[in-house]
Amino acid sequence: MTAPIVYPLAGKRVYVAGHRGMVGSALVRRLQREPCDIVTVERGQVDLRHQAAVGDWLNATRPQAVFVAAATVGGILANDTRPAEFLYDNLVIETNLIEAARRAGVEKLLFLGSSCIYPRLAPQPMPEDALLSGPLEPTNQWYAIAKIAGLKLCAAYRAQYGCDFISAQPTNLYGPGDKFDLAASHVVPALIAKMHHAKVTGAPSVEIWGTGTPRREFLHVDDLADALVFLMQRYSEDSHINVGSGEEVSIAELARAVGEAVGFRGAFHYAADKPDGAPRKLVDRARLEALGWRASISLREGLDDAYRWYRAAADRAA
Ligand code: GFB
Repeated sequence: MTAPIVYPLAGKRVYVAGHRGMVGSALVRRLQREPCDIVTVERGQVDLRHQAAVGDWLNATRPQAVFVAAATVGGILANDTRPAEFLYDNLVIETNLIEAARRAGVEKLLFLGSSCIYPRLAPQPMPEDALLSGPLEPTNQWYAIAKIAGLKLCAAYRAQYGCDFISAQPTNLYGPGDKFDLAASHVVPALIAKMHHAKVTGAPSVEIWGTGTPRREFLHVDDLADALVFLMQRYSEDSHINVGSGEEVSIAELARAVGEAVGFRGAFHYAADKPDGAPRKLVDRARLEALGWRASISLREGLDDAYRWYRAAADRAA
């Protein structure tokens, strides 16, 4: 059974913060199928790290619903080597948007977190109440602390001001609009870019960071956007809620799947000097599935789609 719509988006002005990013652009694509009015603003016009600019923009625009998809994001190496940016940018962006949304009388806000909020050795699959039950994974603790603060802000604003602010915690994401720069990217775009490069140059092998044994759950960003629109309309609880696909693979298995999608038939060389990160990250989807939502894009289909997008973007750049 599907949970009823408690907050219809029909006729609403909906602000997507972070619309140039992978998640924000997927949200805009998904919202174009709803009878709502989508508003966005460019970074050059409003820097979300500047409190007054954010307040002025929201007061002038008066959206009724807000998706907070704006964030400084990156893969394991970017997180580990740029801790100040990951902590500061994310804290200040979410704080500015959430406080300005309250002041501007926003009716509903959805804040986007990450499965790295859970302890490094959380029980698997990770239920929502595993939050703050143990130490964080060191490679992404800075980002995790900022995301924990964001979800707690939503709960605090609900408790003190009665704001209908919710938060969703997605598992590892990939898809169109991803970052393919190897110093900043997550594993899926990194492997697509490396294997494509090896295929066209005839290189015999590609480097895979770490041991290949960590396990990750991957969700296509279009599935995530669909889940976020679903939650915006049908979820209004105090607790954050997980969004996952249930498709969990080891990094070695992922490398083979990306190899098939790209058509790379060479060898993999594992670089043990690079971090593995958390041994496993699979979110518990029971709460979301009880509301009636499930992912629909398989990892194999999703990788084909991501690779098509990567080639089209490379053609456009050339
Ligand atoms: O996707 P990823 O960077 O992030 O790495 P996390 C996942 C796994 O893939 C790690 C391995 O074990 C990496 O060592 N890996 C193998 C690679 N080859 C590569 C490569 O070429 N590039 C990358 N990036 N990884 C992130 C957090 O952790 O999880 C983010 O850092 C966010 O902040 C995200 O929370 C959900 O899954 O380890």
